Amino acid sequence: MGIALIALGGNVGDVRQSFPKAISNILGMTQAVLLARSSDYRTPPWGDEAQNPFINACIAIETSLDPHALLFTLHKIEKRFGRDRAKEQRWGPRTLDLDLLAYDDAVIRQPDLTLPHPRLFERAFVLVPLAEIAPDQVIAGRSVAAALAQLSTEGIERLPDLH
Ligand code: A4P
Ligand code: MG
Repeated sequence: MGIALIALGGNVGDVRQSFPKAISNILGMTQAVLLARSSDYRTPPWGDEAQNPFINACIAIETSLDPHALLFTLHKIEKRFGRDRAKEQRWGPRTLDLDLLAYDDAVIRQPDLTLPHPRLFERAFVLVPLAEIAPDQVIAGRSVAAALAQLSTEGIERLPDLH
């Protein structure tokens, strides 16, 4: 069993409705238990700024899948939610993006899977929700809260729970 931190994001369609369904899919398809789920956040677009704001959140799960099998399953779920990688640009609009941020203390440097996620510490849209559920988690020698303190969180807004 391993503990995985996963970032969810999207800015096409009703992303807030998709997240709970995506999380159910993740739990069902990865034989996982949900340990924590952040609030949803509205975040300014990063990378390509000429697009709609994103909704972002993070979860922590305990899973019996290894990191490669887990990422493979996350990609299958992205597809199920209408994501077509062939048609999109890097950092452009998307229905659902599931990034594997970290898996226990695994360090992997392969093009199809890099852990911890290589751009994790540049992205307030990842660290803000992650800091809500795991502020003291140390990733690559830095605590999530300390890494977040280095970034601007301007424009990031926590959204009230959906009922
Ligand atoms: N890959 C390698 N390691 C990993 C990992 N740890 N987790 C490979 C996930 N994927 C990993 O993935 C591209 C390739 O990275 C995959 O084939 C996978 O095997 P992708 O999800 O298509 O990524 P991408 O969009 O091309 O690039 P990247 O850097 O992952 O960007 P994002 O974050 O996915 O970019 N602004 C806000 N505010 N919020 C967002 O959520 N998202 C994006 C999308 C741009 N701007 C955003 C947001
Ligand atoms: Mg991604």
